[in-house]
Amino acid sequence: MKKKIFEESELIINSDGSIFHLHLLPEQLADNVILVGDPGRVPLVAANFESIECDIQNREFRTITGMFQGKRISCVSTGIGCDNIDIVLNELDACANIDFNTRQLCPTPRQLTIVRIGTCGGLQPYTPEGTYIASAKSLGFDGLLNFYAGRNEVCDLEFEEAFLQHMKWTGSTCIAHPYAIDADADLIERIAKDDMVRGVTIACGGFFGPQGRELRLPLADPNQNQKIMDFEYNEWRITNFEMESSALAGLAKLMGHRAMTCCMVIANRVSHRATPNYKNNIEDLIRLVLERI
Ligand code: R1P
Ligand code: URA
Repeated sequence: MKKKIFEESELIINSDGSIFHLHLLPEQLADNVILVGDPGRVPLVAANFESIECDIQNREFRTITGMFQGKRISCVSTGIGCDNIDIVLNELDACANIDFNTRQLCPTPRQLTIVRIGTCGGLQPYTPEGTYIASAKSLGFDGLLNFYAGRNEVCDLEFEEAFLQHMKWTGSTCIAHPYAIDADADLIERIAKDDMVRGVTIACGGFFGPQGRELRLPLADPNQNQKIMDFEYNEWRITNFEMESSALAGLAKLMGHRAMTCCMVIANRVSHRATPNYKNNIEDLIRLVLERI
C-alpha cells in the first residue's frame, strides 16, 4: 500500500526543520514530557534538572529538555486552554511519529509519557487550597474531541449521559455536551499516591462563565456549580475545574500516548477562598512528579 505523505499545509515545518508552533526539532523531544500552562513555570521545572540540552521559545510555547535523575525529560508550556493542547499534542506527536524528511509515518510508533502540572479550582469541601488533585477522569466542556474520529470508542458514554441528565442539559437547555475521558490508569497509579486526591476534573472552555463565575454577565444556568458539586455517579464526584485535562487525556488516548493531569488547588469554590500567590507551593508538586514519572 502507498504510504501517506503529510502535505506542507497539513504538517507545517519551519525552514530550520522545526515544527511550526513549538519550534522544536524531533530530536529535541524526550519520551517523558511535563506540560505546564505558564511559560514561567518551565524554568521552575528545569531548575531541578542536572543538565539542560535545549531551551526554545515561540509565542507561549517554551520547551526545556534536560536530565533529571537519569531520565531525559522535556518540559513544554502550553499557555491556557484546550485549543492550545490541540496544537501542542499534535506537534509533539508529529515530532515523535513522523519523519520530517520524508513526511511519512515513522516505521515504529513511539509512545510518550505526558504529565500536565497545573493549577485548578476545588469544588468539594475536601479539596481546599493547596490540595493536589490527579484527574483520573475528565469531563470536557470544550468540544475538541468531537472533531476526531473514534471519540465514542475512548469515552465513558454512560458517565456522559448520567451527567447530562443530572444537569438537565437536554433539548433547548443544552449548554454543552461534555465528553468523559479517563487518564492513563498505569500513569495515575504511578504518580497519584496518597498525597493526591484522585478525582473527576471538568475542563472548561473559559475561566469565568464556563466555571460558574459571575462577574457582570449572568450565567445561562444559575445553578450550574451547585448541580456540579452535587453530582455523584458510581462513587465518583466532581472535584475540580481547570482548562486542559480533557483534551490532553483524549488526544493522548487516540494517539497511543500515556497522559494524565495533576493540579494544585488555588481557589476553592465552596469556601470562596483563593491563594493567588501559589508559585512557591507548586514547586513541591513539580518535584513529586519529576521523581515519579
Ligand atoms: C487559568 O488560570 C489557567 O490555570 C490552570 C487552568 O487550566 C488554566 O490554564 O492551569 P495552569 O496553571 O496550568 O495554566
Ligand atoms: N484554574 C482554573 O481553571 N480555575 C480556577 O479556579 C483556578 C485555576
